[in-house]
Amino acid sequence: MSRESRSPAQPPETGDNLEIEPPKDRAAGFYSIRSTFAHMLRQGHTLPSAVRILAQMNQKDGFDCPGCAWPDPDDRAALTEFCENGAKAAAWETTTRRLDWKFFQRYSIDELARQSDFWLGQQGRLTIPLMLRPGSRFYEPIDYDEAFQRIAGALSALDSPNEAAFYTSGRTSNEAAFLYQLFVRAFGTNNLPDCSNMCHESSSVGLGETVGIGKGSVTLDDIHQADTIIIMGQNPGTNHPRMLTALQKAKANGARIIAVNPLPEAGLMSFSNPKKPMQILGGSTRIADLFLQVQINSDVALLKALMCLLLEAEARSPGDVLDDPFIQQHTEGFEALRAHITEQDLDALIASCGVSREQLDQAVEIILRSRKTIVCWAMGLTQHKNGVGNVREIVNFLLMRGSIGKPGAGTCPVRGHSNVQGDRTMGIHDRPSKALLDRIQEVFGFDPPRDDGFNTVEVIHAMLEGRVKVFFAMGGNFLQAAPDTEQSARALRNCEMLVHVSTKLNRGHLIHGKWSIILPCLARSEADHQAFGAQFVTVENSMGIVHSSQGRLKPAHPNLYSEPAIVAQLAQEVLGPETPVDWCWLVEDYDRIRDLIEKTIPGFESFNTRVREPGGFHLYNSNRERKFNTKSGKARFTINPAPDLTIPDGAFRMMTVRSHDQYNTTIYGEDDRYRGIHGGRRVVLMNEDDMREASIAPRSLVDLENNFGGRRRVAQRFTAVPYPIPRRCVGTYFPEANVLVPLDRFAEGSFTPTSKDVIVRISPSR
Ligand SMILES: Nc1nc2c(c(=O)[nH]1)N[C@H]1C(S)=C(S)[C@@H](COP(=O)(O)OP(=O)(O)OC[C@H]3O[C@@H](n4cnc5c(=O)[nH]c(N)nc54)[C@H](O)[C@@H]3O)O[C@H]1N2
Ligand SMILES: Nc1nc2c(c(=O)[nH]1)N[C@H]1C(S)=C(S)[C@@H](COP(=O)(O)OP(=O)(O)OC[C@H]3O[C@@H](n4cnc5c(=O)[nH]c(N)nc54)[C@H](O)[C@@H]3O)O[C@H]1N2
Ligand code: SF4
Ligand SMILES: [Mo]
Repeated sequence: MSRESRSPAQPPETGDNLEIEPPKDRAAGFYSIRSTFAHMLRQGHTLPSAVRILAQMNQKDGFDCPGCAWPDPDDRAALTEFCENGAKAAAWETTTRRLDWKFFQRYSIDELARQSDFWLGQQGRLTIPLMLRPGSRFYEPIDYDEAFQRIAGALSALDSPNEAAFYTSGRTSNEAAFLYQLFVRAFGTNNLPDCSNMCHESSSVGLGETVGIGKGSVTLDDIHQADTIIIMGQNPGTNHPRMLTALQKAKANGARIIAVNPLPEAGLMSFSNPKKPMQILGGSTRIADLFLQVQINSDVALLKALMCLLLEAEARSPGDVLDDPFIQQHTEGFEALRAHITEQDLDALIASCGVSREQLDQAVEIILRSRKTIVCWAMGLTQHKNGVGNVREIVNFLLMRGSIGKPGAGTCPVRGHSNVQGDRTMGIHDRPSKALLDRIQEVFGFDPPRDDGFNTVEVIHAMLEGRVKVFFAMGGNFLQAAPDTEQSARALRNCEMLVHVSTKLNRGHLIHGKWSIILPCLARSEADHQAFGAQFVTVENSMGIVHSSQGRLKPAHPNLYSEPAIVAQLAQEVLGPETPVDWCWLVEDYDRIRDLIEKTIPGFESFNTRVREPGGFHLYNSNRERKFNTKSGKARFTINPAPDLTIPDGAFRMMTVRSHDQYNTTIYGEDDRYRGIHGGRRVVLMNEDDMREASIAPRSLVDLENNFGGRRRVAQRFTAVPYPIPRRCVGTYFPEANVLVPLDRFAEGSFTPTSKDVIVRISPSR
């Protein structure tokens, strides 16, 4: 049941059937198999067709899972190389339901906005290009050609190419992304904000500055061989479920695992592998040997405390703790770091992270016994004001013991979208390197724009101020992914034209500019036929492996264009005769696009040959050879002040996280099984003592608000749920809580909105 929404930019309130039970202490098992098939059947598949589709996923000749960026193992199991949430992603895109013109004649955008995000996603695949004219409340069908002409018209009416911005979500293939950035630069702007800006940008920046490459250094084999794996700010049981299989293997090889998280996430505690018959029936592997339940944003303090204890251990036993030869040969800045750490007040650090001294000592004991250490991390570290500092502090910690560039050790930022890393490699970047732009100039003979473009935060301001008038989105759901939903909605509404290339309807389509256009596209699992026959695309996973993805399913509609074809036609229309390449010729055969990638992007030598090898190829990663592409050629120790964590009396620090039944802004269902929350998403997880102190009864309705930067933001009627979370910390789900995330509070150096650190006040609902 849904009530009237306060604003069409926000999902309406649902959750009347909310049920709460204690959180689970282990992930997967029988329920995950049941849930996998339930999701396929709900999308109209029969059991045999569900099995046929899932059997193609993540196979060497099949399609890449449209879920997360976790890599596939070399020894893939036939038929079952996927997890429950990968199956949900596949079910969602392969649904048998279709949205035709009749649907859009029936529902105005106002009526659609009153539906839940779940409902919008359940209506089926978009099959026809749609346009919303000024003043109209109904989308109407147009054909692709007319859509391209209208978009070209809007772009050519701009005073400057910088008045347009081109967003990318990380599901876009390498081929589409390469063409897209080339088109955007030939058009004349670097305004290429992307989902990375809200995601792992802090990792790219923090790693780039210190170890000279903005990507992680480890492979799956390293995970399997590590002595110690530290998992910080990540919930793999939900967001990277097959990582649990890799962790299980690491444990079987003797690894110790330390989990650092404000929440005792089920997947960090134990895992019963649904592929192992004995484990389905109740057995499981304990994952974390040690769980450090930190306060939100106290990771810098924790890492400093650990380094402090490591230096003390080194003083007791010189030469046994630090990797001196590595530090001497490969790094700079260690003495300054040592001095800084030595000055720290250990007790204060420990107090601020909220972990006991005994637990820290246990962590140090594990680390001291470890010769090969990996740190994995995700949004719990990057989406903070000091997100870049968090990453640099992880680098400090690893460098001390020479844990980068040897088997079983290294950095592991676990990426989100299945090709978000590849999109960056292909040049989707608002701050492109000089090397990339020089290369584009050499290969294509035009001078690409050299000024930085707008990132996510900057583009919202630019739209609010009328400096960006056309917003084009290659996938994603910018409205609901971006901070401060109401400000972002205002920004989008201010545009002359919004264009979304999408597979499914989402709330972002319902907030419109003067003109709005939706271009439907093929999904990854579908056969993509061009003039030269069936095409495949390529993607890069979180560990730098580039491989093919071949869709074979019948397209949702025979007229659907692929993403590369959409970019090509648009580019042809916009650039006309002054174009650097023959776009339509390129998309006749994607090998031609790959040839251009080979010419332009380092590391793609013999691309077309190597990508046809089963499993693809590994991109060169200098860190693996202990090469650090910084100014001095050495890895850099850096000083990163611990943030001041004091908050006003009565206020709380809120993190926004994902439930088990969502993919970012896509809502698969209203349950979060592992956290014991069913039938509702508008909840705030609170510490029981805090609730008592603030006279908030369990399951009562509360309002959350803040005033950052003088703007009042309110989220009403959330149900308060007692939860094992540290005091003064609370958790909510995104996108429901995005109204509270300030636009102008972002990570220093990376502009990533601080979605895990929002100061709020909570009071009983009025
Ligand atoms: N099924 C599914 N898979 C997904 C996604 C999805 O939505 N659904 N999204 C994809 C994308 S784009 C991404 S980026 C990844 C996201 O993957 P995650 O980063 O795992 O996702 P979040 O839910 O944001 O979880 C962040 C975790 O960090 C913890 N945390 C929050 N604040 C802090 C902190 O200050 N310190 C520490 N140490 N921990 C903290 C939270 O308790 C939570 O466990 O997943 C990808 N995979
Ligand atoms: N408060 C808060 N906000 C956050 C986060 C958070 O943790 N907290 N996380 C941030 C992160 S990590 C990320 S990555 C962003 C995500 O931001 P986005 O990437 O913009 O959002 P998604 O929800 O992944 O996009 C879903 C939409 O993509 C479209 N789509 C799906 N598949 C395809 C395809 O194959 N092709 C095309 N063209 N379109 C497709 C569908 O229309 C679908 O509705 O959100 C960020 N926002
Ligand atoms: S772990 Fe990620 S990539 Fe692998 S099957 Fe699951 S969702 Fe898909
Ligand atoms: Mo992400």
